[in-house]
Amino acid sequence: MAQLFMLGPETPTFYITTPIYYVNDVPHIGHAYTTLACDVLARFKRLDGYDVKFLTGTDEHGQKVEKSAQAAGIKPQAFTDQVSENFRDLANHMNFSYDDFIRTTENRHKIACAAIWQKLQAAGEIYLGSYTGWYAVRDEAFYSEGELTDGPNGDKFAPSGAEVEWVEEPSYFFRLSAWQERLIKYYQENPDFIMPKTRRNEVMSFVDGGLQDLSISRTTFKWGVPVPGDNEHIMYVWLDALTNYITGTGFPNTDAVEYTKYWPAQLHMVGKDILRFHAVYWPAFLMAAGLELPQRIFAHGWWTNEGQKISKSLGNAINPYDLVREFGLDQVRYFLLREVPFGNDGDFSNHAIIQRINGELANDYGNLAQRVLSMIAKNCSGLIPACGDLTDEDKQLLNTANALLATVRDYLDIQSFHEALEAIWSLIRAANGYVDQQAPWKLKKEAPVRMDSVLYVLAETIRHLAIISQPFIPQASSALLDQLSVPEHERNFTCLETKNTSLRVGTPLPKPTGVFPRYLKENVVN
Ligand code: ME8
Repeated sequence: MAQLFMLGPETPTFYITTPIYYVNDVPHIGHAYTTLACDVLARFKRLDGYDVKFLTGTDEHGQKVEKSAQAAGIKPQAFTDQVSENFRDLANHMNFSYDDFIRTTENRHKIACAAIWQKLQAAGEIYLGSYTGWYAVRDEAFYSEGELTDGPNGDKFAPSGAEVEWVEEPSYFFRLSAWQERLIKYYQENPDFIMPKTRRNEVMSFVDGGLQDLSISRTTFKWGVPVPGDNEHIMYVWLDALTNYITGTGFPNTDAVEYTKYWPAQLHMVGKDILRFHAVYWPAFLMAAGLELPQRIFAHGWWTNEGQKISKSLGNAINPYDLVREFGLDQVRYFLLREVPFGNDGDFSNHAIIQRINGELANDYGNLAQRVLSMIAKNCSGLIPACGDLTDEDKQLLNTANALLATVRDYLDIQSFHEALEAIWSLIRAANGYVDQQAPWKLKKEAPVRMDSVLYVLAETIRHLAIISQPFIPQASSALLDQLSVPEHERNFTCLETKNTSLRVGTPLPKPTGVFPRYLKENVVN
C-alpha cells in the first residue's frame, strides 16, 4: 500500500495483524470482519502520518488442513496453494489495504519457526515427554478432562463444541506452568494489553486457575514444520501459526530494519475464540524466547446470522461476495462496524443493513452532500463560493468539524469503531440541521452573499467528513473528495490541521452525482 508521506527515521510506526485463517474453510463474513477492522485502523494510521505495516495471511499446517487435503484427494501443498488464494481474493475484493500476505508454508516462515524453537530450547523451556489426553482437531487444541462435556453416544466435546479424540504420543513440552506468575504480573502492569476489559478478566482468571505445561509437538501426522534436530516430530500448529507475526517482520533477522521498525506489533486483532492462544501462550513463548511482547491483543465478538450460529453444517455462512454484490462494498464495510459495539457479539440481518443504508448513508450523509453540492452547482456556477463574516451558527458547525478528527482518533485508539462512526454521524446530523435552519435556497435572492457563506461552511464541513470517513468508506469518500476538487495530496489528516488547505474560493467543481444510493429492491441475499 502506498504511503502518503515522506517516511523518515522519526516517523512513528504502526504494525497491525489479523489472525491467519485456516485454509480449509471458505472465507465468510467473520473473516472479512476481522480483516476489515484492521484495514480501517491501517488506513487511518497511514492518513495520520504513520509508517504502517498491515499483515494478514493463511494458516496452512496441522491435522485439520491435512485431513481436508486428503478429503479433496490432493497433496497438502497443492491443496493449500489452491485454497490460500480464496483468502487473498477476499482481501482484494473487499479493498483491504494489506502490506504483506503470509502463508505458513513459505520458507521465510519455516525458518522463523525453527529459530523460535531453538531460542526456547536454548533457554531450557522445552523438554521431551509424552502426551496422553484429549485433542480437538477442529480447534487444533488440547483440552483437560474437566473442560469437556459428554455427548449422547459416549463422545466428548470441547467448550467450543468441537469433538475431541484421545491422543497418546511422544511430545515435546513447553514449560508453560512456570510462566503463570509472570503472565499475571504482566497483565497487571499492562492493563490495556488485553481488550476489551471483560475478556481481560476471563484470561486473568484462567491463568489464575493454574497453567499446565503445553504439548508443542506431534508425531502422528506429518503436515507441519519439522522440530529442529528431531524429524520424528512436527511443531504444534499453534506455535507455528503464532510465530507468523514475527516472521512478518523478518525474524530471526532481529537486527534488520524491518524487525527493529515494526516489532513489537501495536495490535493483534483476533476473534474471541482464539484469545487464549494469543493472550496466554503467545506472550509466554515470547517472554521465554527473550522477545518483546505485542502492545495489545483485541478480541472482538462473534457474528450470528439472523439469530443463528454461523456454521458449515447449517450451511448459513454469509458469503461476503454476495453481500457486496447486493449492497455495495462501502455499505457492507459501514454496516459491519456501525451495527455492533466492537467487542460485542452481533447479529446479521437484511433488515438491519437496509435500515443503515437507507437511513444513515442515503438519508443522512448522501442527502447532505447532494443538497449542498447541487446548490453550489446551481447557484454558484459550480465554483467554491466565497465565505463572508461568520455567524455564531457558522462558527459552531466549523468548530465541531474541526474537533472531529481528535474525537475519532481517540475512539480508534481503543478500537471503538461504532463510537467513531457515531461521532462522524453526529456532525452529519448537525450539518443537516444547519442546512434546514439556514435555508440557503431562500437566501439566493435577498442575501446572496450570506448564501455563499452558508454553502462555503457546509462544503468545508463535508471536506472534513469525507477526509475522516476515508478509512471506513474509502470509495464514497474518494468520490466526495473528487466532487469537492480536493487534490490527492490534500486528503491526509495533516490537511485538516492546517488552515491553508481549506477549500479555495473559486475552485471549479465537477457536476455532482449521488454517492449513497437508497437500497430499493425487495429481493435480498440469503
Ligand atoms: O483460528 N464472527 O483460524 P480461523 C466473527 N488459524 N469473527 C469470526 C467468525 C464469526 N462468526 N468466524 C471466524 C484460526 N471469525 C487460526 C488462527 S492466528 C495465529 C491462527 C474470525 O480460520 C475471527 O477473527 O478459524 C476468528 O478469530 C478467526 O476468524 C478464526 O479464523
